[in-house]
Amino acid sequence: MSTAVGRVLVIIPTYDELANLPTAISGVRAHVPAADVLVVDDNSPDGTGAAADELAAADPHVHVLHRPGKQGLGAAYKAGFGWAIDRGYDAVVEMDADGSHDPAQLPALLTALAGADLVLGSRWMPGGAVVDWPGWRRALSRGGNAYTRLVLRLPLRDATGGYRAFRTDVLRALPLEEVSSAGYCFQVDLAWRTWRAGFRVAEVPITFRERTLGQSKMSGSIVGEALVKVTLWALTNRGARLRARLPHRNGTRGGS
Ligand SMILES: Nc1nc2c(ncn2[C@@H]2O[C@H](COP(=O)(O)OP(=O)(O)OP(=O)(O)O)[C@@H](O)[C@H]2O)c(=O)[nH]1
Ligand SMILES: [Mg+2]
Repeated sequence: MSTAVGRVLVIIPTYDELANLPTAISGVRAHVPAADVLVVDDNSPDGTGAAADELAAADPHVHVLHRPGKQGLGAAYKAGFGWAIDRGYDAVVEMDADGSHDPAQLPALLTALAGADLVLGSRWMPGGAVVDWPGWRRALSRGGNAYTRLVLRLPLRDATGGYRAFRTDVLRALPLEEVSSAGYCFQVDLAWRTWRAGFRVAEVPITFRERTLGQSKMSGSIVGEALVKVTLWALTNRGARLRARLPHRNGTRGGS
């Protein structure tokens, strides 16, 4: 079975999401029955991996990739992307297990992917929303996105969000082995690389809900990683742009 964008794999990274995973998977299966699901579990102490195996045994559309220990969201997604590429999927979706990303909005992401190479689910555009976040989380997300847009000159409204769909051609083209970012920064890193490589990036509004079960893995170090790396990328990129504008000292540019 395939969708309008071909064979789709929804990748759900998990670390201690026992209470949330069954709902996330049943939501995906209900809203896009043609899509397959890959749970990438980092040996969750709460037994999420074993629960995922049971769900996979009951449904041939559900698969599980077990990893030996917690290595961060970025590493889990890179492993999932490799799995999808090896099996010839045409598109992959990134989706959190924690209930923040509504599977009912998956069809909208996939519809937009018919005319794009990467579709970002955006909280910060008309029609987008965040439910149950305190003011400081909204300010952090809005501020982080405004900073990213300004210093990287990346014309996207929600580059840090984690509900998005890629054509696998993009993932084949990007040097994924060079992407070392772990948290929110991983999302910015991939969006920026995709945009700079000239692929079409679209955004569709989503409603993001704060999780009601389990613990967030967001931390000060994840925010710090994003701030430091985005600033370094901006400085390096600015340096490269300035160098490109300088006349060549050896006279090779502009004739002799
Ligand atoms: N495999 C794997 N999954 C992870 C890891 N860290 C987080 N996840 C999963 O990634 C998804 C997002 O993690 P959250 O803890 O919700 O972090 P977040 O969404 O960035 O932060 P919040 O906005 O507070 O929810 C969830 O499905 C987590 O279980 C990890 O190290 N390995
Ligand atoms: Mg979350």
